[in-house]
Amino acid sequence: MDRLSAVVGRSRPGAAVVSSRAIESPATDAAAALLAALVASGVRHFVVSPGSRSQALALAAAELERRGAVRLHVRIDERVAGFTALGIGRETGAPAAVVCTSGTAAANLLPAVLEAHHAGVSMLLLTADRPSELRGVGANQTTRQPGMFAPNVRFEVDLAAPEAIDADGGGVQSAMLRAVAAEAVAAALGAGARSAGPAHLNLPYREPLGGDLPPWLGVCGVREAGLAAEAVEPEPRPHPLPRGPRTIVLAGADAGTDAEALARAGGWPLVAEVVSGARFGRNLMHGYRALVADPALGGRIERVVVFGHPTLARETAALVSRPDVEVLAVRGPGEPLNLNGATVAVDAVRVEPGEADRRWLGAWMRASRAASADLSAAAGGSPSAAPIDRAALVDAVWRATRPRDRLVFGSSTLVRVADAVLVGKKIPVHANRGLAGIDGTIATATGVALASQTGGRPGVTRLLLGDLAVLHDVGALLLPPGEHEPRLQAIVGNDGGGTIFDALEVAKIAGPDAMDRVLYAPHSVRLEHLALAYGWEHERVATRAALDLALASPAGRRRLIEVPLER
Ligand SMILES: Cc1ncc(C[n+]2csc(CCOP(=O)(O)OP(=O)(O)O)c2C)c(N)n1
Ligand SMILES: [Mg+2]
Repeated sequence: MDRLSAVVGRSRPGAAVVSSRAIESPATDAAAALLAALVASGVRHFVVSPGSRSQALALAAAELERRGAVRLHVRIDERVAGFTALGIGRETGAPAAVVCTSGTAAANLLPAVLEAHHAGVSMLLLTADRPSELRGVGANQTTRQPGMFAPNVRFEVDLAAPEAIDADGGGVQSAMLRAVAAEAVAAALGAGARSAGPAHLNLPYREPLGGDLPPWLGVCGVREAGLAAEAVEPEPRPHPLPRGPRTIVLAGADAGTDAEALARAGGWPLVAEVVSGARFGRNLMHGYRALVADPALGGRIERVVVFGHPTLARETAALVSRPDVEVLAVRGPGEPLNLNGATVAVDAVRVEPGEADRRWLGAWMRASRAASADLSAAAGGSPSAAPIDRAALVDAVWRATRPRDRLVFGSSTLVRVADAVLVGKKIPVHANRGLAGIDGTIATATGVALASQTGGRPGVTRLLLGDLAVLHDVGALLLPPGEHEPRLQAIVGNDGGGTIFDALEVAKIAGPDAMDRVLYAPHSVRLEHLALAYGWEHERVATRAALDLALASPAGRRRLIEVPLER
């Protein structure tokens, strides 16, 4: 028992903690101190992928979950882990920490990091690494990790490999790790930057890579605390908006409810993308693309107040690119909008007192009412035994979703159809529109579902996506046994490939064979086999009645609802 050491802790005065640890490891003590500090800074979710170099972090996370301090999610594929953390960050507004080993494992986080950066979602990356003397000399599984996410992170640090055993969690190293953890969480939440985003902690460890967990884990490190950056940001000074100019409020992705409130306060038309979280209220414009393109309405706009990141309509992109239109972009998450080169970024806005321009709003309202009559006819007009088209599909999903549920849109034809046809409804929506990738969609929705249902909260998460997006993220169907089960319905519009390109310019210039091969990219995958192989329930529905029934099915399990669609 020569390796046995008795450690006397001093964490609580008068209450000496005596522990016997058969195997001591500086890596374990440092990992434990770091994770405890992250928990103290408000981190509640860890997403771990297995690996040897990262074992100390993974085992500390498992212990913290055993003690009820955090939720742990294990994912084999780091790309899936990254997007799962992104979904949790989207839903909670607090960073989830991803833990992975060195090498390509870390590189697999890049897609989620990019999306988090562009969409302004907080996230922590804990990448284990070799110590500096083993880098650049051909050591196994070793690459240049420091700086590998550099342009896209709010904070990064490459720590020194830990050297010391920490007797009581109060050592110099633990104190340093607490400071780093607090700084990383604050940065991920947006302190000192324009918005939230990813923060990267590169963590080299020497052998022994793991030992017995320190007895002080959970005694001195984990305490209830709010988010580190909560009090950091000063209240923004609202930019005054005179009533005068003919104005619309434009709500892009992740705009949130402020956009609707401003439209109401100003008496201005609200153009709200379906992924904005602001598609509701009496000022909402239906069929907005035609209205914005109409010279008598859109053509007379003098000022646009933009919330969030508009990406779904070329008409609104054209509008905010016009140099003759005053564009004010209310700072939110993500890259600042400036398509016309003269957009003014403001922290917040308020309407100056005065008379609303009733004639301006009235003209838009009349056009919107006419458009909405057409939309209801298009979406709800077919009998319940009729086959499902895209408008009917998005309508059914929208109708089935209640405020306690979550709706996640993938990037495909379907989100565009939804944007075109759906009427107002105040429900929580998510979509990865930072970079509008078709990657990581299932993992993101899984993260949203897991985060939204913690604490026994009810509701189901519905993910509406295309077949290629499913095939891109098949790895995310995998949930190791015993993992927290998301209440998740993935509703797949299966049209045999990527139909989004059929409506783009490329369809006019490409020959049919090439178009099919390199853009549509057909597949003949049997989705039910995939679903069943990964332990999902599967249902294929062909009529509106069957779809409504499937969407209303009790939400206990992961369920893939396949809706065959014409190309
Ligand atoms: C990671 C990534 N690769 C490629 C693209 C380009 N892309 C956009 S939509 C799409 C096809 C989507 O097909 P599907 O999911 O079946 O949706 P559909 O349009 O058929 O409804 C592709 C390849 C992308 N956005 N992201
Ligand atoms: Mg498709």
